[in-house]
Amino acid sequence: MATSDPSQFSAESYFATQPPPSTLEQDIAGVRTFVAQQRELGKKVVLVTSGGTTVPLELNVVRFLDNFSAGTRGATSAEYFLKAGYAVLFMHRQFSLQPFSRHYSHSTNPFLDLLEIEPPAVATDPLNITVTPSKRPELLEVLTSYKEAHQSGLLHTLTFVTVNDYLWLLRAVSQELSVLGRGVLYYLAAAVSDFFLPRQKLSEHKIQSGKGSLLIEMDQVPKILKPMVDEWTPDGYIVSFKLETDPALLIPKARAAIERYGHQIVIGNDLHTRKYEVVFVSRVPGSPDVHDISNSWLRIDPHAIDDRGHPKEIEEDIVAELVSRHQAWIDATSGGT
Ligand code: PAZ
Repeated sequence: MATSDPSQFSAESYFATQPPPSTLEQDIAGVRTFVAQQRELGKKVVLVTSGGTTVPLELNVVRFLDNFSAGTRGATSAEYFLKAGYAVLFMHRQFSLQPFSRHYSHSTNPFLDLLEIEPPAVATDPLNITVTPSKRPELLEVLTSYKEAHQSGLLHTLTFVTVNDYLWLLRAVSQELSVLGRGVLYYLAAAVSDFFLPRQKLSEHKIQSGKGSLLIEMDQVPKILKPMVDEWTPDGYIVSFKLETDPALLIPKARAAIERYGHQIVIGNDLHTRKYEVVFVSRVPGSPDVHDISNSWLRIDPHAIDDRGHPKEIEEDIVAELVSRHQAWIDATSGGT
């Protein structure tokens, strides 16, 4: 049932009227196994959401709306969380960047450019493929971390495409993770559409041209942070992201989200500067006043080089800050898990 404004879905009316993705049960079975393993190992877990969501315009989808997100923030952060000892559930838009393989994305650093074809010692032998010597040290470093993450079972990947897939998956995954209580950090970096077309309004077949302009009236995607905090995973440490293009809106919108949803942190970022500066907006710990909200900027020099000689990534510092805040919060609220 929709609320009195038919274009305004509550989370409840959304899930009562929009169908789940066909792979949901299978995905959740995998998550359940992952959660049981991490519980046994006593690991902290982070759910990283990453990449953009699509909004289909037809049931037999030819056209859809999309957004800019490549999944860099999520994929990069997932690597730093693994390094910090977290098990990572990486929920990402299909074909967006992934931890480790992101270093060799097809457009910026094509994988085939790493390889050489070696002539055989004996003419009748097959050709050999080798890695270009100058590329070996970096590839070895990335490959070692990749293999370790997979062999240890500390990285589990889920995919979504549409905003509907995302919402169903987020709810089901949060409910599964909630058994781990305070040991779970939710890092919601995906760029999720604010508007969608409900299944009931979708044209079954490809929208035909020839009748002049196309007018589409979209409904608002329900605000899911509230039920996430109150019902799906009440003990989780929830970090959401807020993207704006007007810098004057960033902090007011982030503060409003903290006040409205009551989760732990909003990380605000501007589209154009997001790789070099973000702002952490959160309630002041220990303050009795729920409106006591502080902002702290985290900035890096765009030309900085990290300890390994690579360009510095702001996600390294974002993750370090969150790891320390998460632990302080666990200590303050429960004396440890
Ligand atoms: O994926 P990316 O690295 O290109 O961009 C990251 C980001 C800007 C999508 C992320 O930092 C973010 O702000 N996500 C939330 C966006 C929003 O719904 O407001």
